[in-house]
Amino acid sequence: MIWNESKECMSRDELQALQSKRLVKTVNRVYHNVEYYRKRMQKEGIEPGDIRGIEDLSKLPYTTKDDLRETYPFGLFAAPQSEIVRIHASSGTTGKATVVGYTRKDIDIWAECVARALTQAGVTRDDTVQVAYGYGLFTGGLGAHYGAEYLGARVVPQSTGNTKKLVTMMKDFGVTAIACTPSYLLHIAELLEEMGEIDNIKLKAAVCGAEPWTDNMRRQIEEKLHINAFDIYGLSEVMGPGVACDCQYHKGLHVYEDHFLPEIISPETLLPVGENETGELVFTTLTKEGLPLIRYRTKDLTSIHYDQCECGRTLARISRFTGRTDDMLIIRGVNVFPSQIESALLEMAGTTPHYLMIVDRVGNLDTLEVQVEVEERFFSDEIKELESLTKKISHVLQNAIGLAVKVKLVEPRTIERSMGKAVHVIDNRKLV
Ligand code: DLL
Repeated sequence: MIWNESKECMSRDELQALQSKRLVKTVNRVYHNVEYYRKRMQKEGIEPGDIRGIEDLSKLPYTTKDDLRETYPFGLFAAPQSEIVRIHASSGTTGKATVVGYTRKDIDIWAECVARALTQAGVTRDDTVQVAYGYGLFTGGLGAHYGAEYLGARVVPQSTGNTKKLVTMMKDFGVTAIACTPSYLLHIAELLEEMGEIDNIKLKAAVCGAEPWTDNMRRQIEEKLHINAFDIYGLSEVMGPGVACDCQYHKGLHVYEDHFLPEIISPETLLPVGENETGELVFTTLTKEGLPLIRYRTKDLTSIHYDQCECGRTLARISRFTGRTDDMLIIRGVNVFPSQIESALLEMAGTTPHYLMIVDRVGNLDTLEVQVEVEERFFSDEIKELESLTKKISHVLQNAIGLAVKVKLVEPRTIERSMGKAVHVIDNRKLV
């Protein structure tokens, strides 16, 4: 819940007044502190004074991942470096990462948002939360970690990797809540089943996100582990996990609208679509200092609903995501763009620009095989040459995307040519 000064749940009118006040402040902040935004607004003839509240939002220009790339690494930061206390980054469409900076206040608000999500999942200071998102530049690990600490729960900062050890600790430490990707949780559940340990753990809740999943998958997780599972959403550019999360009614994810102002637009016309209609989710941050973003196009497809939820929250809800408008894949929680593979291959001698990514789900874990056409000579030379090139390409690709890749080298003209747009991805995963 978001409370007003009389400690009542904030009405939508009160919320909108707060959003308007914060929007005006954010617009002034980017205009005065970020040259890129100032120039863009000047080009479009907009002065900060033209924005008096959320009703003027549509006068402002959109921001995209390209803008972040163009100003790499720190060009959109709105706080001096001395005030930035943390940097995270996520994959960009080419080699360049998208870099995000947080001030101390940003980190506190982020922790509070994640704490809200955990609270929606029934987690309290009496819980032990195992964080099994990756720690590092990815926002999942540290985001969930600080949120759980903010709540006063005990945190087990597991990260990803050694699942057997994770399961042992889950049992030995009496872990009651876990934060990880839904596919990884299914994998954990399978291991627990195999080890005959399901009834020996104390887990009661899971907060899962960072990749698309279905309501069916949620039920599978809940039944296998005898827990309640919740859907948490976020993206590094806007903050990280904790932009929205569903409640016990699972009727969409409540957006923390006092910090993130959502819009749904048509990706074709760029005009807002109506309530309940599917379109691209756009966010304007309302309190961020380090990297405030104006009308950031997330590329995520969803719809928005403003009617009050059965839980009593007045916050808008977004539906489970139905896809993206770009070609970004999420493999084991890692964002991968085909163009990253392409540019890495282009840098290597002996390869051709013809490649095919095959994504599969083996058990509950995603796998990625990349088939690469290489010059004929590698097939006539000794097998050793082919093996060493395979190793080299695996290494380069793994470095480029941050994910283990199985590389299969194929002879020239093996990969099917397309008459139209080249097909670079076959995604065999079926989300059921
Ligand atoms: O994935 C932040 C996060 C970490 C969210 C842990 C939830 C839990 P990025 O790496 O920048 O940040 O990837 C953001 O992941 O635009 C969506 O396409 C996708 N995504 C995140 N959460 C969900 C979700 C983190 N609950 C991108 N359902 C986003 C579907 C999700 N897709």
